[in-house]
Amino acid sequence: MKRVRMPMLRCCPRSSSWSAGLSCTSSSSWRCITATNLRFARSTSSITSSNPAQPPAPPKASSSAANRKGKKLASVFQYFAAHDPSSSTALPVPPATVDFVRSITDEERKAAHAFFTKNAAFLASSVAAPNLPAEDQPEFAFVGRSNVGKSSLLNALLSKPLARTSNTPGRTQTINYYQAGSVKLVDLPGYGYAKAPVRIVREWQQFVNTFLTTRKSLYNTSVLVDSRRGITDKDAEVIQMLNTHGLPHQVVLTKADKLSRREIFVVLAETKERIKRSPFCSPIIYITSKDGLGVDELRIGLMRAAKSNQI
Ligand SMILES: Nc1nc2c(ncn2[C@@H]2O[C@H](COP(=O)(O)OP(=O)(O)OP(=O)(O)O)[C@@H](O)[C@H]2O)c(=O)[nH]1
Ligand SMILES: [Mg+2]
Repeated sequence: MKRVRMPMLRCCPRSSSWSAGLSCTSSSSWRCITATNLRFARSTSSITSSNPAQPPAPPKASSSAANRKGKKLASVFQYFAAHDPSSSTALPVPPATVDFVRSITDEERKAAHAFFTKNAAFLASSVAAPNLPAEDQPEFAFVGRSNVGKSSLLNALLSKPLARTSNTPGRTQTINYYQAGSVKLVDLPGYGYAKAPVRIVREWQQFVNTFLTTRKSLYNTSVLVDSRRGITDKDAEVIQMLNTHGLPHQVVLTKADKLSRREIFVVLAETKERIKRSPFCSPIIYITSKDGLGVDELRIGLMRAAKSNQI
């Protein structure tokens, strides 16, 4: 038997490309989510047959080192926004991502910034379910391999260095809660940390899996993926688990500053292929980096998901 989720999560946010709220597996809900993906699959069918390692050339960036770090990344989103969605079969990005970026207004950017940074604070840290905060507000979880950049991304969303980050994989070993306006953000221990004892790694994994699949107030999970590696087998396992349980989630490609713009387009194409049969995975793919790329977009996506369920 499937667990029963919060009633307010059950509606289908037709106005949004996010799959937030689709937790039941009735045939109507299933049709609702797959319709989005079918539209996506149809419009990308011509790309499927092409080699994802050879995406169409994005506009050329300046060759100077400074521009390689800055403008090339900023222009990834500008390129999406400027691209005509009706010809988006030529873009190695889900049309939903292009539509999403195009729909963002400056006012919404400001609102999303305020939504996440107002009253941003550390709330609680826990290694056991009974000590978790009350399930009284929508929660957004961040999961991914050790060192993928979960804590760094949380700090960027909150605009405050609240979460501890480190070069040492396995830094976050507890579930850490942060308040952001009227929602909670959850920083989870990373998986795939080879240097920790096997028993500890198994315990963390069990704890995270149980949390993700039983937490009633969990609205949405961001699966962070290192953009240099793309979706690994371990990431795919987590995505499959979230799909099996009907839990809304999306992929966030981190550390994009380490890639050239062309490499970003390659990983976007590959990611799109990997998630296209994941019914509860949002067709919007987020790309982030420590210099702020994609943080606004992710804030806006989460804020829309929260608002579509009327907090
Ligand atoms: N270049 C670059 N480095 C990043 C980025 N995000 C995080 N890092 C670095 O990656 C390392 C790991 O970041 P964390 O945020 O601690 O990673 P984590 O996923 O929380 O790691 P665990 O807590 O061990 O699971 C740190 O040295 C960060 O500075 C990014 O977007 N770009
Ligand atoms: Mg961490």
